[in-house]
Amino acid sequence: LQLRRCYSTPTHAPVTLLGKEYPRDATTNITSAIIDKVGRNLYMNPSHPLGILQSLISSHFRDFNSMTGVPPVVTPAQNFDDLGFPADHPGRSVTDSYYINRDLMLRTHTSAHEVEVFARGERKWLLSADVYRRDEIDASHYPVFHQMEGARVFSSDANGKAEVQEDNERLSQHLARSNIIIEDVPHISPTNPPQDVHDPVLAELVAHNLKLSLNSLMLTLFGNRAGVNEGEPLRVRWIEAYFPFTTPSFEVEVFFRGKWLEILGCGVVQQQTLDRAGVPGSISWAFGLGLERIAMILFSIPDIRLFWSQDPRFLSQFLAGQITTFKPYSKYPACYKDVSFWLPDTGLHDNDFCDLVRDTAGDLVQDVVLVGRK
Ligand code: FA5
Ligand code: MG
Repeated sequence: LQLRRCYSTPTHAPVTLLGKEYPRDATTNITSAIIDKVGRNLYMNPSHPLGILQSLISSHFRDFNSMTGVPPVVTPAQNFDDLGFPADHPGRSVTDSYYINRDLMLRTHTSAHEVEVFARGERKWLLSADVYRRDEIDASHYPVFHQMEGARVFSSDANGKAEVQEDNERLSQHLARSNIIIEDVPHISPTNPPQDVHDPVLAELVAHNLKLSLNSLMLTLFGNRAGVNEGEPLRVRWIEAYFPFTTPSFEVEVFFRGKWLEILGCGVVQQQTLDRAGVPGSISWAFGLGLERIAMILFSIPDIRLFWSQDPRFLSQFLAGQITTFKPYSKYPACYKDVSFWLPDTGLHDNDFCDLVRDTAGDLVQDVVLVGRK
């Protein structure tokens, strides 16, 4: 029945998103459940865990321009082609991405905005947004989640080199004084090479600046946090990675409660992205991190679906600017039952009734109250 409903959706009705109408075509695969999520902007609520985290990261990168509220409708060119994704990349398929029609889709990552932000001349920026991927639904996957993109541009001349060196010195000193263990990989290597157009010394310095900047962020987020890893050194692991739009590329994992957790992808931006944006004579690093992954750790939120909850028992637990530990509650809303009955002549103690309730309904019943006796 559900499948029939799904396939019998009228194909002529336009898709309405954020008050705008878009024509459908054979590519359209966006569902009403997804449409309902567009515009919720959870990460812009300062007392929602995603909003608290978004602000925390923005204040860490205090001189970066932090952007929000960019609508999720992009062209496949913005999401894929401009970033050098090959024509046959699986992410492009209708089984992996949500298409409004053949010309427009919901972004699958915040990297979709790199070219336009670089083109505006931004040199130190963050962009937080909702992203959409067709995926399984379980405790750690959801078809809508949130990413934050960050980038820093340096000029590729002697001034740029001096700026990177100075910043690397400052960050290295800060990290040397901190309780952090870093498992590193080389900044550049034969399997994770610099770009031909870059001076390899500068590329290596920029990759190093990227790592230092993110290690420092990891320390702000996870270092010596009560209830998370108090007193323990923070363990961060760098891994060589591949993205079509960066080289060298890395992933960062953090050791938390006995497990390594992938937090972000990053790298030195492919020069074609900066060329396309019309920013000559520059070199940049960029990262993209998953806000839910980090928030689940920091707030001890066990299920990614909870972020979408409108239940006051969830929302009332969080306060702007504060990392607090989530206290689980029942999945079901409270339901009150009034029961009246005749007492037998032999008498029935209140506790006999409570035992009967526990025996029958188990822990589903939270409270039994005697209202009156006549
Ligand atoms: C990207 O999306 C790249 N755009 C990241 C990037 C940006 C690389 C800039 C280089 C330069 P990836 O698909 O690995 O990469 O996602 C990045 C992060 O988003 C992951 O590390 C993870 O924290 C989070 N993430 C990915 N998929 C999910 C998901 N289904 N649910 C929750 N979080 C996810
Ligand atoms: Mg990944």
